[in-house]
Amino acid sequence: MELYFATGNPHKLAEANSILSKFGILLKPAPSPKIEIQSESLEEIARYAAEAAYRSLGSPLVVEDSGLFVESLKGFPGPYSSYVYKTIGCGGILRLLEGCTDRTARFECVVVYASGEEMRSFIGVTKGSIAEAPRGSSGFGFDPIFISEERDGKTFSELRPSEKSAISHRGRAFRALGEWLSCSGREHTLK
Ligand code: ITT
Repeated sequence: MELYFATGNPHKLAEANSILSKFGILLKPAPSPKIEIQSESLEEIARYAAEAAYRSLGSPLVVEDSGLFVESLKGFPGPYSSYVYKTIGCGGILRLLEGCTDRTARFECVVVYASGEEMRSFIGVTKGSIAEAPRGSSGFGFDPIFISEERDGKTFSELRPSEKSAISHRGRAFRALGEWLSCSGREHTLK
């Protein structure tokens, strides 16, 4: 089973493919870019992008929107995570949290599947906290400063890719998609 994935982020593509390969699903990069609206809802952003991508491709596809939500920053950067990472980066988040004792944070991910007949959302969340300093070398984005509450004090960047996917927001959302596609016995091929 093959589907397009409309994303400009090659790390997302690699992580999603390592998860979906266990379901016999291969994601191919979509030739058209992801159209991103501004909204406070990851699901709204992902659904709009999926509709636009389906209109342009006419083939079954997935789109994903994700973000880091920091409690004491009232959920910032949340849906603005991509821009915030490109502008102030991990260092900027650490500076915003200087002197802050509540470092609770979570990653959220919404995967939207769209075909001509239906559109479905799959949500994944992982909880943790923001480290005092970046640690580790694998992954991307905010991985060096995110400590999962499920992995004794290690940041996502200190985990192997498979360890991260086992507990990550993306792992959870794409596994839910994989299970749904497998259960519903759908067959897709690229046009
Ligand atoms: P596309 O929109 O093209 O898919 P993007 O990177 O811009 O790629 P988003 O708009 O969904 O994706 O932004 C999510 C940002 O949140 C992403 O750029 C990272 O900075 C951060 N992020 C999301 N998932 C992450 C993860 O697993 N590890 C580290 N940072 C992550």
